[in-house]
Amino acid sequence: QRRSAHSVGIIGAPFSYGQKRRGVEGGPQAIRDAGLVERLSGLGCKVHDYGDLNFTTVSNDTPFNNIVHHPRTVGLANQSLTEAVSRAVGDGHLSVMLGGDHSLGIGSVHGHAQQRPDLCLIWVDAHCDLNTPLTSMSGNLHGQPVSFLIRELQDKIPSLPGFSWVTPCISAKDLVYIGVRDVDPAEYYILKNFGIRYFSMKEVDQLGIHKVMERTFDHLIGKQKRPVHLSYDVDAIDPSLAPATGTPVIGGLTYREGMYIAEAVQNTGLLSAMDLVEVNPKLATSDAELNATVNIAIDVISFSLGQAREGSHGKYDELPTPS
Ligand code: B3U
Ligand code: MN
Ligand code: MN
Repeated sequence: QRRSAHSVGIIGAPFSYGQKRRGVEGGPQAIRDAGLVERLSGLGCKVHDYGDLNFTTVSNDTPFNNIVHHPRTVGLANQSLTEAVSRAVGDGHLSVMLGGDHSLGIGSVHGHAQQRPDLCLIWVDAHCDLNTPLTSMSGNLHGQPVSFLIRELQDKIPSLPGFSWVTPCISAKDLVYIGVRDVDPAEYYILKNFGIRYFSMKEVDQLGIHKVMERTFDHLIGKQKRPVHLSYDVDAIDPSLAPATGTPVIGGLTYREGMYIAEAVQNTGLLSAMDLVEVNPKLATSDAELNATVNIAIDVISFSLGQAREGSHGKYDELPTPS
């Protein structure tokens, strides 16, 4: 069907302190260099590029509990991202946040929720990113963002330096995971005990991606239409297709499944903000690996914003007639 073209606000978030491998801060530049703005303009989107955020590395940012790394730096970055996403959505744009690591999900969802408090969240990822600061074994905050967002979990979240501004903005029932295949014990406990809906790669195999999306929308927007936040970790896609990422896990989404998710979300007409995170150009071992990963990132965004494999209206109102 023909949809009015999106007005898109792009926010670059070159940030890597939610995990230990530098390089993921180069994601926004790599995705822009490969032609994101041109692709979206070609789809008929009106693109406003807000540029890249300028993040501050807080000095003497000692680990929380001797485990959780860079809490003040991550907290501060997400505070400024919150403002940026809130402004973009407030300006009437569909916000597209380019990461950076997935700790940025805190600020992106938080900023979106400031404008659209009734949003729901689709988290496409090999991981649940649901550890609390007290259950994290890696100490990486990119494995924890969702725990800060869920209301029901807040009495299990310690106060972290740099995080005093964070308030939870979704309920456990407002969230669906797709593509997970590497879940820590505490994360599994939370999924089960808080009744969070998830479709692991096993369910993708059992049901097929079409039914997975049907059930996702049934759960989130079956009763009432509401804005959708799509937080897409490129490591959800199989690492044979998108290798340049920090924590690859074998057995991921095929290209077609990955794009189907994006198309299905677009077809709801409810997408209001999205994230594309964890592209790490420095981890590519060749130009081919870098290009494959970056092109998939751009494809995910383009399909989320209206590119269609079946083709789309727009260019022709009628065919040229020979004179
Ligand atoms: N669950 C592990 C691994 C991980 C989470 N997110 C990523 N990796 N990208 C953790 O560190 O919490
Ligand atoms: Mn993630
Ligand atoms: Mn991940």
